[in-house]
Amino acid sequence: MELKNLLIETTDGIAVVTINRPQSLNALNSDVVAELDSALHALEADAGVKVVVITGAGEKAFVAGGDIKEMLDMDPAAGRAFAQRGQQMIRAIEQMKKPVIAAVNGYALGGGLELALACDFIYASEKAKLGLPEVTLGIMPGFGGTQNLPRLIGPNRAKEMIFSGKQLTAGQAREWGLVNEVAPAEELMARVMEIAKRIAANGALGVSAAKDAVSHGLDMAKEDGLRYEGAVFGLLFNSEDQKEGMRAFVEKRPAEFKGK
Ligand code: CO8
Repeated sequence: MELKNLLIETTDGIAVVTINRPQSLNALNSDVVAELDSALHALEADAGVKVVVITGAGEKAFVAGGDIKEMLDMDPAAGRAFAQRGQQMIRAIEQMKKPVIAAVNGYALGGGLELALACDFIYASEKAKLGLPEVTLGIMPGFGGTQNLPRLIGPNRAKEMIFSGKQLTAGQAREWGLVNEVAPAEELMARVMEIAKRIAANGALGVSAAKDAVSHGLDMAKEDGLRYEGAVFGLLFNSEDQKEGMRAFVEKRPAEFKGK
């Protein structure tokens, strides 16, 4: 698929996907949703990519939400179809075997915050504003926000955000556990690349298995989650990376992981 609304640059195994519609504050229309879905599947299949970063073009916004101008005249069938395509793209991020980091460089509103919530964690610029303003438009979150936000920050804080549509500053978002780290705007990408490089240097199979255990474990009773963790842990002893990582420790040298 031709990517008209995304820029993708891969360096040292880290792919940075930039949503590039700054004239509309990177709002998610049908084309952006389809391109993201297609690009993420391609990055998942690309053995050279170990970590994916999603960010927005321009100074102002990560993503200011679903495209309100496109949604304005939708009927229920079109609204449902738009939500389904959006949820499919969101699930594609959540189900990626590779870590995905959201670099929230400005407004992350509505579908934009829901996109960031689907990532494994969020780093934000000091200028970022995060919120779910859908009720101010007479709708409600439809890209997983009612499910992912309460799981992350608890139901009471999530309901306050969703019912009021209020925007959190980056500092408040960090205090509430929505954002892992806040950086000055000009340092955001450097900080994101620093943590992405640390992740990319580790055994990719171990990172991927850990992501799988955390994500699936959240939907399981703890006993089942622990059983699942044990099974996934055991499988890693079938990998070259496990032998290499442990041998390197014993031989007091850096490990050279191959992701096998
Ligand atoms: N959709 C379409 N265009 C947008 C959007 C958007 N979400 N946000 C901004 N734009 C456009 C503006 O219309 C404007 O374009 P133009 O110059 O042609 O009028 C341009 O971007 C710049 O925006 P502003 O002039 O408004 O910039 P300000 O700095 O004054 O304000 C704000 C910035 C506060 C971010 C403001 O633009 C705003 O409030 N935007 C809308 C935020 C919002 O409500 N987002 C939620 C949308 S609904 C949603 O995300 C639901 C998704 C899930 C649904 C799934 C099921 C369908």
